[in-house]
Amino acid sequence: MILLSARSIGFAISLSVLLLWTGTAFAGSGGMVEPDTGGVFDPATRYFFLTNTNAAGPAAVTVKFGPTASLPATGDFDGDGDDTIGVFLASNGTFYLNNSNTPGAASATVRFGPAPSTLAAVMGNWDGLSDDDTVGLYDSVGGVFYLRNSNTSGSADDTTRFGPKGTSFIAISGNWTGAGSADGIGLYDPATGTFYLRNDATSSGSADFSFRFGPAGAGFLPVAGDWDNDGVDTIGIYSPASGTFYLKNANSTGVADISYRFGSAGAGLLPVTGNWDGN
Ligand SMILES: [Ca+2]
Ligand SMILES: [Ca+2]
Ligand SMILES: [Ca+2]
Ligand SMILES: [Ca+2]
Repeated sequence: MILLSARSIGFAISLSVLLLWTGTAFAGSGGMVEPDTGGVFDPATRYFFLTNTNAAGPAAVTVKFGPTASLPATGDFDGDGDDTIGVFLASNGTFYLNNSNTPGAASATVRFGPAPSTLAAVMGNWDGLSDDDTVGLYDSVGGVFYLRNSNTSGSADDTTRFGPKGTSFIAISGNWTGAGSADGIGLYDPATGTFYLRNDATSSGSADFSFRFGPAGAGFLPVAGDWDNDGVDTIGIYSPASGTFYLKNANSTGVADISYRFGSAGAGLLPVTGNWDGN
C-alpha cells in the first residue's frame, strides 16, 4: 500500500545530510491472507485500473473515484480482507475512502493534517489491530510521519521522525518482517533508487534495511505488498514511462522476481497495490 506525492520525481539531496543519515532505515504495510497485486491511478481522470494477477492483461476493475486533483490512498480500511480504493485531496487535507472497489460516495471522509496540505498520504495498519489500514501523512520537508489509528477525523496518534529532512523521498508502508500485523514505514529515494525500511512505524529511529533496487533517477515510483503470499511485504517499483511493474519478493537488492506491463506507457499513471478481490 503506497502513496505518492505529485512532486516525487528526480532531484538531489544534500550529500552532507545523506552522510549524516547513513545507517538509518524505514519500513511499511500489512500482510494479507492472499497476494497483493497491482493497479494504476490516472490523476487526470481519477480512474483506477486494478488487476487481480501480477501479470500483463486487461484490468479486472475500472472505477472512477475521488474529487479533482486527488491522489490515490488505497488499503483495507474496514479490515475485512480486501483492499479498496481511496484518495487524498491535498487542497482540503481530506481522505475519501471507499470500502468497495465501486464508484459512489465515500464510505469514510477523514480530515487529517493541515489544509491545504503539502504532505503525502500513506496508509497502513499502524497499531497492528483490527486488521485495518488507517490514514497517515508523510512530510518530506520535516522527515516526519503522522499516523492515525482510525479512519476518523482527528489528530495523529503517532508522530514518527524517519529519514532526512528536505528530500523528495516517497513514503511507503508494509509489514517488512511478517511478524505480527503492524505495518512499518519506508522511504524510496528516486534519485538513487534506494529503499529505507523501518519495522516500527510508531517510534522514531533509523532504517532496519536499506538497499538499492532498480535504476536511479529514472522516474520510477515505489510500491509495496505481499506478492508471494508468505506474509512478508516487500518492495517493487513502477515505471510510468513504460507502464511496467518490477516486484521483488525480498527486501534486498537484486533482480525483480516478477515484472509485467500494466497501464498505458507515458501517461503519468501512478501505481497502487493491494488484494483487490480479497482472495
Ligand atoms: Ca476492506
Ligand atoms: Ca489498525
Ligand atoms: Ca511476501
Ligand atoms: Ca487478490
